[in-house]
Amino acid sequence: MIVAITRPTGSELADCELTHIDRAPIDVARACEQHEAYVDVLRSIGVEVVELERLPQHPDAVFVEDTALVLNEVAVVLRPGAASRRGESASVARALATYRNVVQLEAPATLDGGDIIVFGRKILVGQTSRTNPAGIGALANVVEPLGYAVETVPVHGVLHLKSAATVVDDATLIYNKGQVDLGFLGARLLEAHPDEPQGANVVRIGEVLLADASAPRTLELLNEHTEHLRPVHVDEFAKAEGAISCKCIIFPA
Ligand code: CIR
Repeated sequence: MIVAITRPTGSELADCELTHIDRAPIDVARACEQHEAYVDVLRSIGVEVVELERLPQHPDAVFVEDTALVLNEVAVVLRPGAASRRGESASVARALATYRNVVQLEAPATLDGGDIIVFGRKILVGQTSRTNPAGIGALANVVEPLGYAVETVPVHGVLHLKSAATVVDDATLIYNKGQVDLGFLGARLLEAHPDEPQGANVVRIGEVLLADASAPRTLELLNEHTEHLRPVHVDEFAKAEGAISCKCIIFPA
């Protein structure tokens, strides 16, 4: 069984953190509809959705991805780089304890889940304003004894590594040229359409690929690589600098 941890949002989303984009009005009702539709898509493909309680005092709490990394062997509860987000992790840790041994990163480590790509036994960690060397070192201390290799990756002009690249299948990633250089991986690399940088953020769930409905040319490209493409709408969350992957923590139970 595949589990997805998600969290609903509300009017607090208007006070989200922003780093690389200007504040634009968020239609909160539409954001909530998009969230419900997202959860419906997850359920429709057989995912067991665990919806956490809303945290009205934490504007970015809907972006649960940033609070934890779940591997088959362990769940690592992260310490987000934005101080306003640190109160989000406790409820995620409680939920994860049902499924995994939980290890917690401690200060001075900072590390956002949006900066982590797991690609086979490689764990790529983006060097961004949210993730510091102590965070990368602390993660390595947990995962390298389990047989993972941590590699740091420079990221340019976007919030997180996963704003710039995500995994499509065991051999393939999709990425935005200019934001990240993944040539060292030796993997197959698909380039999101240059006018659709949001298209580089997808969520792979088994054979299914959730992809951004607002990136039609990138969807066409992805369509050549999977028969199971599910476009989802997250444009209200894009105004909060979030994307598809940010809204869930996915793992096999
Ligand atoms: C933040 O700045 O933390 C939120 N407004 C957006 C977080 C997006 N999360 C992600 O890309 N994993």
